[in-house]
Amino acid sequence: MGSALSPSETATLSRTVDYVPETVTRSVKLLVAGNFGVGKTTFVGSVSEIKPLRTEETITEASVGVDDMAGLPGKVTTTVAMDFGRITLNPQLALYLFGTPGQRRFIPLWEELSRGALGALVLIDTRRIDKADEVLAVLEERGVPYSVAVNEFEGSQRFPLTEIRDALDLEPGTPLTALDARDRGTCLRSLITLVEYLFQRQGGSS
Ligand SMILES: Nc1nc2c(ncn2[C@@H]2O[C@H](COP(=O)(O)OP(=O)(O)O)[C@@H](O)[C@H]2O)c(=O)[nH]1
Ligand SMILES: [Mg+2]
Repeated sequence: MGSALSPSETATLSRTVDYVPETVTRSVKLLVAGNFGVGKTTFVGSVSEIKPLRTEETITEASVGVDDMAGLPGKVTTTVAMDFGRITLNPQLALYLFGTPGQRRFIPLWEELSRGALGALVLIDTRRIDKADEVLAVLEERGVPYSVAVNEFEGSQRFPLTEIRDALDLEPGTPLTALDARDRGTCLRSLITLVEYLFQRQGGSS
């Protein structure tokens, strides 16, 4: 069949097949949680080193009235199962990110996904802050520690983080950061804050 690859094809392949670096000694499973349209898929896409696995479907007429489209006129796809991505935060530490759908009907699925997760980053949108309660409640019930990050959509009103903390009734130690889900730098800072918080809680280090 003449299947041997030419050197240039091999080089291309080794760039596209993306292995975990050999230096990695620890991997951590994290959830990226939050309600519908808050930016989870965008976030995982911004930080992942591998092409994120996405299961997006165009929102059809059928989901109108099922998914809460209020305030989201531009949203045309929805994650039907999950997003998956990987990031090597330092040479020893790989993070596996599972973006979990926020719609109420998917809660059984993300309860499954929360098994083995060290913690969660909960994205919130201040235009629909009340929707975050359900997500935080399920994480608390399942004992999954979390930090919260405000996805600052342009044009949405900005609130001081202390006000958001009060509105969400967060524990004093729960980290609260702000990010733009399209901007890798701000996403990374929020992830690092979460990981530091989780390792601190474990009383260990990376
Ligand atoms: N302006 C702006 N748009 C964003 C941001 N994050 C996500 N979006 C858009 O908001 C919509 C919902 O984001 P998506 O990642 O699909 O949300 P998900 O339902 O939580 O996965 C999409 O059209 C994104 O392109 C952001 O930080 N700023
Ligand atoms: Mg999504």
